[in-house]
Amino acid sequence: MRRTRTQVGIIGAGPAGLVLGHLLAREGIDAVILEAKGREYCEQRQRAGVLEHDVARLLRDVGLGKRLDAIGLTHDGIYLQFAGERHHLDFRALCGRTVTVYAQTDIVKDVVADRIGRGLSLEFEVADLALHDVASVQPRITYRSADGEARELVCDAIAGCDGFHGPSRSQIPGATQKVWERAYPYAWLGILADVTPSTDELIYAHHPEGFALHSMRSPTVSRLYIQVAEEESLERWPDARVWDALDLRFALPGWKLERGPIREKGITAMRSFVSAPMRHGRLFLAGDAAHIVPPTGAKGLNLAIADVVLLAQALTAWLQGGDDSLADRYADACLARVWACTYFSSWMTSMLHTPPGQEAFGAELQLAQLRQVTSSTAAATALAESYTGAALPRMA
Ligand code: RFL
Ligand code: PHB
Repeated sequence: MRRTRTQVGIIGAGPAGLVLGHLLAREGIDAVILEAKGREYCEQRQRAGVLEHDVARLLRDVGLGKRLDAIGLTHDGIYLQFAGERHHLDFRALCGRTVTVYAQTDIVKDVVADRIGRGLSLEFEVADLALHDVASVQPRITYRSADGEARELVCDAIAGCDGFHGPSRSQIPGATQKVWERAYPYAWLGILADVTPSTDELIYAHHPEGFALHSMRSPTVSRLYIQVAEEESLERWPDARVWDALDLRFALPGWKLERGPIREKGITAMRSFVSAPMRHGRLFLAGDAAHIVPPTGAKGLNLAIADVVLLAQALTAWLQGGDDSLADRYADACLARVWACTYFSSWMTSMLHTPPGQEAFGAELQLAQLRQVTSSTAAATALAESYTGAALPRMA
C-alpha cells in the first residue's frame, strides 16, 4: 500500500470540500481532496442556484469571482404568489442585501479549475474509501485510486465533506450522536429547460394543486420546480404534463410562461436533518454530511460554505499556530447557524406547500402567513434577512 501524508484529508469534492481546500490553500495549509465520482459528473450535477449576499462576496474575496461577476445574476428580491396574486419582496429595500443566482455546478467548475491549475491535490474516482483512528493524533484514510492502486493518507485532521450518504458521519460514536429529522410528505420535480426565463426574479408560488418555483440559470436557461407526491416516478410526468402543471400553478392574467425543450428532469425528496456533534477527535463534518434542509429556503449550499469558513479558520489556528480553541468551538458555532436555517427552510416549506389531504383550516393559515409577509414590513424584513443570509461567521 502506498502511504502519503497531508495536513488535512478532505473527503468529497462538493462545494464544502472544494471551498475548504481553497480556503486552506490560501493560508498555506496542505490538503488532499478525495472524491468518489468523476470530474464531469461533479461539474454537471444539477443542484442549488442561489447564493446569499455574503457567500457571493466571500467567493469574490478569495479569488473565485471572475465567472461569478461575468455570468452571475444579482437579484434584488423574489416574488411570492398566492390566491391569484403575485407580490414582490424587495430585499434591497427591506434589508440592504441581495442574492446572486449562480449555479452550484459553476462554483464546482471554478474551484476545480483553479485547484488543478495550481497543481493542488484533487483525486477523482477513488473507491473503497475508509476512515481510521479519527480520535487518535494520527487519523488515516485508506482508498483505492482511479488506477486501482491501494493507498493510505495519513493526516493531522480529516474533513468529512462527503454529503448525506458519505461514510464520515458514521464515525461519530452512537453514544454521543444526536439526530433530529423531519420528512415532508411531498417531493420536488425539477426541470432544466432551454428557454429564456419568463420572469426577472424567482417566483415562489403557493397553489391548492401544489407549490411551484420559477428559477433560472442564465438569460437562456430556466430552472423550474413543481411539488409532486412523495413517491412520485418520472415516467408519470412527460414534458407536456410538467408544463401544464406549471401553467396552472403560475397562472396570472397578462403573464405567460414560455415553454422550451427540457434538457433534464429529476425528483428530489424533502427532508430536514441535523446531526450533532459535528466533530469527533480529529474528524470534522461540514455541509450535507451533517445537515440537510429542504430546498425551499435555498440554504443548503450556503450553509455548507458557512461551515467551511469556520472550519478553515479553526484548522488554520490549530495547524499553524497550535491553538485548538477554535477547533473546540467549531461544532457549536456551526450549529447555531444550522438551526436558524433549518427553522427558516422548514417555515418556508410548510407555508408554501399543499400537503396531501390538506384541511381548509390549514390552507387558510398558510394564506394568512403569506398575506402577513407581503403586507407587514416587519414580517417581510424578517424573510428578507433570512433569505439573503446572516453575516458569515468569524470565530476569532
Ligand atoms: P455534496 O454536494 O453532496 O458533496 C459531497 C461529495 O462527497 C462525495 N462522496 C464521496 N467521496 C469519496 N468517497 C466517498 N465514499 C464519498 N461519498 C460521497 C460525493 O460524490 C459528493 O461529490 O455536499 P456538500 O459539499 O456538503 O454541498 C451541499 C450542497 O450540495 C447542497 O446542500 C445543496 O445543493 C442544496 N440545495 C440548495 N442549496 C442552496 O444553498 N440553494 C439552493 O438554491 C439549493 N437548491 C439544493 C437545491 C439541493 C437540491 N437537491 C438535488 C438535493 C435544489 C435541489 C433540487
Ligand atoms: C434553484 O435555482 O435551483 C433554486 C432556487 C431557489 C430555491 C431552490 C432551488 O429555493
